[in-house]
Amino acid sequence: MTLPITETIDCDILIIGGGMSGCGAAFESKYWSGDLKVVMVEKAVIERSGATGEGLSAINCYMGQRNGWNTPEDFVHYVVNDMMGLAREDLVYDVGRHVDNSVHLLEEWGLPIWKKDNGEYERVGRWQIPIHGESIKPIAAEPARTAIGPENIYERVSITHLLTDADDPQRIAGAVGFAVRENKIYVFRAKAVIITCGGASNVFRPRSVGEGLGRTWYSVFATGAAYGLMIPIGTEMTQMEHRFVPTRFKDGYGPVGMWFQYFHAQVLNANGEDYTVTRADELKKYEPYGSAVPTPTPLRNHQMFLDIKDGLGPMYMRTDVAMQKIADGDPAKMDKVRDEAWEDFLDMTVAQALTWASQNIAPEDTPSEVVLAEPYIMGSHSGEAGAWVSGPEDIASGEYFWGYNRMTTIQGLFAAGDGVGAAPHKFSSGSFTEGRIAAKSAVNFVADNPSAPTVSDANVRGIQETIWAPLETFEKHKGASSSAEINPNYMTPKQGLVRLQKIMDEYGAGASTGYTTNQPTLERGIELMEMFREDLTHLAARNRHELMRCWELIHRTWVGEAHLRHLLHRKETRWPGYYYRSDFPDLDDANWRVFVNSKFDAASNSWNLMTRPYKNIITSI
Ligand code: SFD
Ligand code: AMP
Repeated sequence: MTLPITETIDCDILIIGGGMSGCGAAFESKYWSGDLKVVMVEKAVIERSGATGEGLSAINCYMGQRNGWNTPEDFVHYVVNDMMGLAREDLVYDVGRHVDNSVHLLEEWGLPIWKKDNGEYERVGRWQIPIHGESIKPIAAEPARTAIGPENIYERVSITHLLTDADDPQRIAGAVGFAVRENKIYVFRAKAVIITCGGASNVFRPRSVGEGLGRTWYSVFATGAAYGLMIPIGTEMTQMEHRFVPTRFKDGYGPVGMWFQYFHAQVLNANGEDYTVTRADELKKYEPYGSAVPTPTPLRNHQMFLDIKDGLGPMYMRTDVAMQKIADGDPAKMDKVRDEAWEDFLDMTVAQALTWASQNIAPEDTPSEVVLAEPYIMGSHSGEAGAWVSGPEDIASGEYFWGYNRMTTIQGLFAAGDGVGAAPHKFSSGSFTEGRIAAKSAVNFVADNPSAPTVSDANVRGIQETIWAPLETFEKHKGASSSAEINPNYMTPKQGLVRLQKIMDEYGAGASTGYTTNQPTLERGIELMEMFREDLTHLAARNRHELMRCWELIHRTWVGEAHLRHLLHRKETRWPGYYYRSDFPDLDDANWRVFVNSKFDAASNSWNLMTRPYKNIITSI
């Protein structure tokens, strides 16, 4: 086997991940950084990478402050309610006060936003505006590339490990990864690092198997790297028990927000009943959140779940009724609404348009099934898993502030987008904004801490060997059986992924168990995960593509284990509709309106779970 060559790059700020928040970070860092060297490393190519690479049909986080639509305080109110009482108000407010500016910049750079005749933006819902968004990612990437210079962007390089200072494990020193198209390992040494490498799909067994394997709602390229990189070096994480279970069009995973809010469609069960009406009383169990407007996302799921559990499905999105009502018998109006209906998916979830076509569905005539999907661990949409970060200095204090906005508990390590916990509902625009916030802060950190950290060569060598090990394992054992996929000496990354998903699904409240678990089930799941983590040393890769899959699996496994441990720690059911603890079936605001945080300690191979207080900072709520 050809051993890799190593290239070392020194920089002031390293951005890991060129998605929405990474592009925001690159753009903003250049504005403040002067002569500092800012480098971005991305496992794909930034014009099409990450969750928005497949396009979007709405900007889901926009205040509309210039029109007096909403204030950042309104936004905090909404987000805290949607999270059933638990979000970091300082972080959410910070996104709310800056996000409109990012949306206006995206428009200036070419993003077509739907407009009314008077020039105002159209609205989908209170916070959402519709876009012709197939190209939102190249539009966000171009200014990022220009800002830091194409020579400072390393693409098709997958980061596997973070480096900490040889003299101070609480200080970041850089990152290590490998080129997916060359035999090369990259060592990046940096004074500050911004983690922007996305959320986690495919930790749980997806509903799509066999013929549809690979289709999920969130990007299949969201491999939990943000968490899988931060957890092993002891970064404090928060709300890793939280997940987003999206209501989605069946099999194509088409999002529903546009249908509920813009087309005003209803989901009805097989008897033609509306669960939001028949299950209205159920919300009273979850006050004060049950009477919030809109009903929090998990509770809307919960109402639908009760219908499904009672065998009242299939659940149908009545696209037909909604579209016919809008058209009101006028063929020209029907043409317009038909265009909008198809564009919603062609802009963002082409697989849903294909599902419609392949199932002979004309949405104006035929309703479409919707289901509750498998859980996703993420921090930017309706999920709030991620790093515990410092807030902005003018709002955050005490336990919420330690010097630099969006800095994690590791000195010089910043996070944004899906990487930041307890700050959800950022979506594309808020993630871009949070990347900008983190970058400005990282520049300040480097100005205050100009000396380069110390990197241990021995540590780097050890990491290099670990990265390459699956290729070595394959070389050593290939030929021991007649099929490269079945070998007593190793497992392939795909086999490993299936095993991870099975554990998570069956023990961690996945879709097949009705999103339900309890203490003994979680404890057994954790035992199996500990064994699985040991077995990951037997991963084999036939080529560099599979090597990337191996490391993606390792990152996802960290996410899965953190999720199980956090679920075990929180002794209540705070988000019915996302998951249920059968042994603690109720919401317990008196004891559990707190954040669950964790730190992994590599030296002792142990996890420390703790709670942090929720603080009501924005006093109007
Ligand atoms: O309809 C490494 N999102 C929506 N946002 C909206 O504003 N409107 C919508 O309409 C949205 N919807 C939606 C959305 C996403 C998807 C997939 C669908 C529908 C089908 C959410 C946003 O996309 C999301 O909030 C942001 O993109 C999050 O930003 P960020 O920066 O946290 O993650 P990213 O964009 O995925 O970028 C991550 C990058 O990191 C790279 N990466 N690079 C190097 N080494 C590694 N090891 C790496 N691992 C990952 C990735 O390649 C990527 O570039 S709707 O459902 O509501
Ligand atoms: P989705 O398409 O499900 O990802 O949702 C897009 C946006 O619309 C998100 O901000 C959701 O929280 C919001 N949303 C989706 N469905 C509803 C609903 N029934 N009521 C209020 N907001 C919704």
